[in-house]
Amino acid sequence: MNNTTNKSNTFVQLEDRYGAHNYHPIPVVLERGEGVYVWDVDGKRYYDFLSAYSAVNQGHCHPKIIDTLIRQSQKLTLTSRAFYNNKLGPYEQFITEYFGYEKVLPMNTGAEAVETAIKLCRKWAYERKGIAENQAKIVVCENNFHGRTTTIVSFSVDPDAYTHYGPYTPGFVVIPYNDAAALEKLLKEDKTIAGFLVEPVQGEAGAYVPDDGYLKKCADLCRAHNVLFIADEVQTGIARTGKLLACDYENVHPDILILGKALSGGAYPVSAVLSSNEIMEVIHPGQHGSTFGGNPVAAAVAVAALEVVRDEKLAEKAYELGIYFRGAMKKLCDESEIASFVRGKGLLNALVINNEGHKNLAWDICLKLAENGLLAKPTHTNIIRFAPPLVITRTQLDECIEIINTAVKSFV
Ligand code: IF1
Repeated sequence: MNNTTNKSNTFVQLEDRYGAHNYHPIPVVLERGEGVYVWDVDGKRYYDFLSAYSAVNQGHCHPKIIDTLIRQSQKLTLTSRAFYNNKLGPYEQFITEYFGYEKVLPMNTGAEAVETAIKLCRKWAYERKGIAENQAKIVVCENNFHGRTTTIVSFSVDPDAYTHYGPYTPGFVVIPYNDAAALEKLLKEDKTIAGFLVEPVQGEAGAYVPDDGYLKKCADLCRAHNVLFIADEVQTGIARTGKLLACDYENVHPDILILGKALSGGAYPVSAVLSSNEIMEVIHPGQHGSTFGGNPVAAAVAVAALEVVRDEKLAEKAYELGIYFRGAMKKLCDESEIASFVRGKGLLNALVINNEGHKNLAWDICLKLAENGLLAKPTHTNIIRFAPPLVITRTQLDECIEIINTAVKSFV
């Protein structure tokens, strides 16, 4: 994979010269996607095992979603919220009924939705809970990833995420992930806590699945202390972990639910914050919004993307194929010194690599995988995230398991 072709090189060099260097991509230049496949500029086909970080759960360029995108884009793309449009109301009804909430606040990116949830939680704390102005705190977890705005990186523990982006936004407390006792202790001691923001499975941390019962315990603690349980399901939601929401595994109904990524099937930036009337009604006209939030294209595309998840039973597929995939990876770990262990839920999985004596081993394995027709990328130094589109078939998954085995075993 070191010798990208001349054609690919042209595009790599353009990005290098004219684009900010805020990413270090695997050296492939893609130009087409369909279902579980993507093709590079030389026509080479790959299995996409990243799914744009779980934004393409429905598969690349799903016909129903793309058709909706095209049709709506030819009619009306953007009105701003200065006026009503005929797509937003029906979408709001659809998504609130789909997830079991009373209200939705439509935004565009995941980070915007997380910021919206933070503002909503703080405003609720002052106007409903009665916390003193500017004293509200939100609890977050170590190794969190919630986006890249200056407020969000203010509560990151990853130096790459926050270094030299200060001064940082105050009002956040970091506790260990998967430790309900730490949350309980804090809620008992500090009455200025307004909310608990958590990923049901930590994606960027490498598909870190908490103990069974963790989410339920935290939700119950929040309820007992009149603190809002805020679930960031931007990456884990929309069927990725084998249920519609990862919180569904424990029948936890977040006070505030944050969605993004696959909410549009990767066809358009769409995010959403869902909650109750009582919470959502603290925001009045002119107090929050965005130019594109709730635009007719986003609304139409999101309905289509959610209908695909429902009609193609993607959560059920992810559940079954996830068990199968982790079984195959466990077998690989038994057979290979460098594959340490696999963890994950549904089709959000990660293989932890033993990179002793070969620091960039996970990266080199990903280059080998790309050579063999499968695209994945390490998160942190030694963890390879495996997250194919949920439309993958068992036969296709078998082929990918073979590719992964061959690549990993080529390094022993
Ligand atoms: C990048 C990571 C994943 C998210 C959760 C909110 C957001 C994300 C749980 C913000 C976004 C993306 C960001 C993208 C790569 C990817 C990522 F590696 F950065 F950490 F998935 F794990 N909550 N995650 O995962 O949503 O504003 O991006 O729409 O920044 O390179 P966004």
